[in-house]
Amino acid sequence: MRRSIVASAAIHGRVALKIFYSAASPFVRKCLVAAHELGLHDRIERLPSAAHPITPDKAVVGSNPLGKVPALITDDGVVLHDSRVICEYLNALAGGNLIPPNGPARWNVLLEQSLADGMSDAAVLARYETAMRPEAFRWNEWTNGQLAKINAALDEFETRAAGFGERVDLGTIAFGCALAYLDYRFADLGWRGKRANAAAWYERFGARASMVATRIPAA
Ligand SMILES: N[C@@H](CCC(=O)N[C@@H](CS)C(=O)NCC(=O)O)C(=O)O
Repeated sequence: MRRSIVASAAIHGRVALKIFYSAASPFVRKCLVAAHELGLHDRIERLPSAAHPITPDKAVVGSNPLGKVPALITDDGVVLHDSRVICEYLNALAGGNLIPPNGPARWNVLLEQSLADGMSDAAVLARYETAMRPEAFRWNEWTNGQLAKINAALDEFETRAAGFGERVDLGTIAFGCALAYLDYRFADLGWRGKRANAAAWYERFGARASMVATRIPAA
């Protein structure tokens, strides 16, 4: 099915895309950064959404039964979710190289995307615990469990960041967006402490035009 969507996009030339959008979402941002790096960003219209795990946004649910953002609508009316599927689609549409086509480099990029997305998942769940769950039902140990996952992923990232160089692919994009979300929602975590490689890499990566153009507005 994906192949036919991409083929039809190629026939239409300049496709118009719509994305259910939330400025703070690291998953939405990953798609937008990828689109920017692929030169597709000016074709994507942002549809404001209020995705919420308890009171879903009906417009989002109309496109994604899970009620989560991002969800992308192509000009054929085809809906794609989640962020990994959307990024793969955008990469194919642009004929890009954000995902190596085969071999060890491909599995490495996909693994890194998975690790970074897992960090974002844990951070979003920890955020929901304090921002959405009624105080009487909060469970600190559960939140601490999510923070422990984030810290373990950051330690792995610190080792990998030493070899990132100037790589721009779905692995590094996912890391950049996850780290930006930590800065935004969990500044107290102080993730840079004892993670000099990661901090130095993020300093450079965060200055890319794609990251600057998608920066989370101050709350
Ligand atoms: N695996 C999904 C995760 C998407 C996700 O968790 N999005 C959050 C916003 S950051 C959301 O829509 N939450 C609403 C909900 O959980 O219902 C992806 O990669 O797109």
